[in-house]
Amino acid sequence: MESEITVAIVEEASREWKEYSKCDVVIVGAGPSGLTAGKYLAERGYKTLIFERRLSFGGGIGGGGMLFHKIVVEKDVANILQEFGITYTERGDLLVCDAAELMAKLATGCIDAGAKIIHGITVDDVIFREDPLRITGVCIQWSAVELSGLHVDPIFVESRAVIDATGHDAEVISVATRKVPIDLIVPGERSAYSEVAEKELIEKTGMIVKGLYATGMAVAAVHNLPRMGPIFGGMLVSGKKVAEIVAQDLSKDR
Ligand code: 48F
Repeated sequence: MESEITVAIVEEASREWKEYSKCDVVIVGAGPSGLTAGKYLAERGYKTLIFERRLSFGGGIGGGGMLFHKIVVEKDVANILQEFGITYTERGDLLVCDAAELMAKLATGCIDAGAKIIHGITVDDVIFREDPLRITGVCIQWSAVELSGLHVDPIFVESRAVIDATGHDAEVISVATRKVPIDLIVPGERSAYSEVAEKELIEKTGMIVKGLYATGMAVAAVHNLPRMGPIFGGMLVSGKKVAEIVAQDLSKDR
């Protein structure tokens, strides 16, 4: 019995690793923006793989607002909440959601649409090609290996698009700006100014360089936008918008 357990796990996992070693889209980070992007890309039929460093979903959602278990979104984001089946209560121009429900249903919506999420993996670099310059995938490592400090080489996943949904540090774009000839620095975000932050973050969501896209707080880090605290409408709209942009770009390349 025990050996069958082992073989079942190893063979099924290996089968999927092989299947996903080349995919349409790699999303880095299973926070609100990454999960939203995952649903709308998978729904369009793109083979979508999400790598998440931690063993959980939701990124910054779980902490709510200073550990109070609620977050808010703007009223005009109700349609996205409804598409995921997320419940809310109305308070003026704001909708209030339960943090646990938001995390669970964003993840469920993303998986049910057909996206694959793999936990415990850290993306530590990108793959690039020149003439013309483009990002063609990611280098991945077990998060446990990163934490151990052992010198272990990563393996690779090739993809037609990579979306940085890593949050405040824009980790993938940051490493790309250091190691790939991209004319960009990542200045980081500014102090809180919620309305401006939400609006500009959505406007600036999109391509960084061919094959590499930013969504969520990674956009704020790249474009030096203000932070907005526990209001998450911008994350959801940004995730949906990046999915639309990537889908449009990939459909041109088919
Ligand atoms: O931080 P996170 O929730 O990013 P987001 O989607 O949303 C930001 C909000 O949570 C909040 C906010 C909104 O008002 O200000 O902070 O932009 O989720 C990012 C996820 O990416 C994972 C990380 O563990 C988290 O779950 N992550 C970060 N770097 C890597 C990574 C990496 N290099 N490889 C894999 N996963």
